[in-house]
Amino acid sequence: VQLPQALQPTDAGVSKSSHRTGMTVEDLKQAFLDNLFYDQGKFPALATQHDYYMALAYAVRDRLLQRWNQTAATYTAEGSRTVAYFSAEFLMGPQLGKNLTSLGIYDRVRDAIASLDLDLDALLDEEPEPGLGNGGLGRLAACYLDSLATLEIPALGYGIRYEFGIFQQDLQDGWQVEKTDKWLRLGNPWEIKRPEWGVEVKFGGHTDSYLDQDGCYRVRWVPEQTVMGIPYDTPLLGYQTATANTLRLWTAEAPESFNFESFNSGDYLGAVYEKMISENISKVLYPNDDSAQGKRLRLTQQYFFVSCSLRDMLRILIGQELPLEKFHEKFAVQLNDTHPAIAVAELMRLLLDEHHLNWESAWSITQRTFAYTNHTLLPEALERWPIDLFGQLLPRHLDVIYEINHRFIDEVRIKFPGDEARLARLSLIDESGERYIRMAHLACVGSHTINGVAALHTELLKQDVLQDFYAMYPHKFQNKTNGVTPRRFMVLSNAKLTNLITEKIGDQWVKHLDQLQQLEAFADDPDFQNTWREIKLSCKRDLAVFIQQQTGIVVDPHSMFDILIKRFHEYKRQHLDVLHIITLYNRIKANPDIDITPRTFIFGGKAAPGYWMAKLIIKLINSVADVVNRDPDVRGRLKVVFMKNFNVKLAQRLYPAADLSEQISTAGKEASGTGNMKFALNGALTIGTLDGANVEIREQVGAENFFLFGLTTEQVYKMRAEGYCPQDYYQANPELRLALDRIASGFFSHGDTEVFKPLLDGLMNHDPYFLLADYQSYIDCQKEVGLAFKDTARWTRMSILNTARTGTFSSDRAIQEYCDDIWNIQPVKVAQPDDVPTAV
Ligand code: B1H
Repeated sequence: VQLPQALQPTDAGVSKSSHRTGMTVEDLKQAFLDNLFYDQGKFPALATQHDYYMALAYAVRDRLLQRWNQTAATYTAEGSRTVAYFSAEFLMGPQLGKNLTSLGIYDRVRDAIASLDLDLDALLDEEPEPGLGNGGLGRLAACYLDSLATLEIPALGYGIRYEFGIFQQDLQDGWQVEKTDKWLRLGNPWEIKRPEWGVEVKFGGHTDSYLDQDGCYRVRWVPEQTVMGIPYDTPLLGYQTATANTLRLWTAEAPESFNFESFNSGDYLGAVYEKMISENISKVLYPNDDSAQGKRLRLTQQYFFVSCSLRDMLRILIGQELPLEKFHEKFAVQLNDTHPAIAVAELMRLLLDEHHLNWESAWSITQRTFAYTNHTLLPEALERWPIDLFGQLLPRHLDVIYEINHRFIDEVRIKFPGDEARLARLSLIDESGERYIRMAHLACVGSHTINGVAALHTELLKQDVLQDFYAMYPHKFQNKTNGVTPRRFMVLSNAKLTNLITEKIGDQWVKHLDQLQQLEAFADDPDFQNTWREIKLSCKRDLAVFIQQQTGIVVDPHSMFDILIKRFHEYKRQHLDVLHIITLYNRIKANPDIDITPRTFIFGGKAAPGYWMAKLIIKLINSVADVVNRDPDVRGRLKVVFMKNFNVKLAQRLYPAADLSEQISTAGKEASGTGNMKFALNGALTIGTLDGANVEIREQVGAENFFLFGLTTEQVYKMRAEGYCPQDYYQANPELRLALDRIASGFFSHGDTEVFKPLLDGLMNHDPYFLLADYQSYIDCQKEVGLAFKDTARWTRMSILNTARTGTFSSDRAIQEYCDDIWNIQPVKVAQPDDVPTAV
């Protein structure tokens, strides 16, 4: 459509008044005051800290909008190829600080706020965490969106706007207690609701067939329920670019607010019932990490956001007057695990039933649209849906999947004639007992590329979990080792180290993280080492203050900060760390004058509410902490701290203060890990197994700068095959025995010998994650760590080299690889507005 002259260009007629777009300290201050008055409707005497936060957020949003609209206009004018990142989770972290960094106005805003006698840090702290994810998978999606915008790649993030994100974790008597996360209670200044782009999504019912006007046999879905999907858009500005991409999250609403028939007949509750049922769809995030939840509502959520997103993309395509046949040229869709894999069937359905393409064309478009990232090797995390449940909710998709399977199985027969067992293994339908749809198989068949998230993980996919697909489609498999954004996990969270690095090597490393290599030249420079140490110490002091505020525990900033933060899962082996703590404690008790390196053990992480063993491990940590922290014999040489409610906000305080990063999963279990990268980037040394991306981190930093222990994946596989007997390790190792016996005796539980029994029985009799087998190797390695820490020059050198050599773990590198090898997409330049700050 041609716009009237008066409405061109994009920002025609928009006031460029200094308080809307200006970037001077004075402009920013004025904008803040105006927003407080006009948007919050408050004057300073009545305003809360939160009002101040909101006023500032809106002032910053005004500055984003200019870039956002400019970006949208550019993409529309150029009809740019676009990445659509489909993810059930986006763990974005707070936006205010991030946007200040991206705009390059952090220091000015601090000054503007300070000139009003307010403290920017306090305002930043007011922002609630948008916890729309569980852990690594959701945070990876957020890092990738940051890199996409920074690399100026047209991209949309598509997901669900959960009203309640990941639960808030509280502790009661050392046990995890979950509380609802009401992150939207005070409003979200970053999003804009777009009701005009709402779409209808249907569920349930049945299918029937009919002859169309041309006498063609067609299938029709007769659904029984309709809900509206309403998009909420959040701008995502790249680091010091004009590119602001969009995160588009869907909320479910009822098409009618209430049913007038019921209402009129006096059934008031019945009248709002449907509304309630519809709105439940986007109500709450399932709090599972690395395990699938086979609930009907979960499948409903997945289909809901996928259907909304694909319809939205069709709207965009048609709006740009492109034919359907160009769908895969306009869009590259990445499936973040199988949670959005139903998209394969939905796009087929849309093309076949609603746009009347034939099967071959629809399938060709579909396969050229999607690419699938696998994030896990754990069998319990592989999604499967019972056929009955699936057919009730999505009867037409079930037909489509049967047809995809039928054609796929024919393909397999041709490639592997006479191999019936292989057909059963590859089938999209698991028929070994109750019948299930295997979502990973649907994703593999419907995608042009399948990738793992670390080199080892991709190899294990090829040899193990997806070996039959690898035999079928070797050309589809790629590795894309994960990455993390240095903007949030360095520039924003570790200003001190950022400034030091910039002083030494300039500021280009923030966008070209490989340049950190230039720090190697200073690894042995005594002055540089001193400054490096002082900065680490200063970060540790900041954290020590925070720990005392939060927990009341006093920790010594000179002790080694030994940190384990991640979701709680047996394979991640937080309890192996506990066995080390108990071992050190036992040594002190046996010999109070023993020379040991003082350590502060810091834990953080949530357990899935239904995962009892994980919750018991949290209780164990808190129980051990209670005893160790109070025992006078310890003389403060060991402190154990559990920081509750680990989230992105807290993570940003922890990485900069870490000396030691614990990455101790059983080899072959952690797909990649991304916390491991954030630690190393911030100069922490890793103690870890050869698992996930640890392998590549060790290759990069050098074996001499990494503390390696434990069984390899092959050894684990072999032991499992040959029969592993954890009791043998218990019997043969006095220190291990003492540690386990101490727990069993009730020493850490006020004499209660029952509470930890399930944990101990599990370890002694099954130990599926090989803690006992890896115990001695871990203890020996920790001894090395303790000695190395005492040699400050050596430790500092190792720390510098860890930072210098981990540039490759930038999400920019990862996204560039996705762009080149999977998406085939180029950057699009968006013009900078003329008020870009000059000094950054
Ligand atoms: C990862 C998940 C996951 N892998 C199911 N799988 C979920 C599975 O809600 N669910 O049903 C949620 C999350 N998360 C993690 O992905 C891996 O464990 C990490 O090793 C990896 O670093 C991360 C990002 O690739």
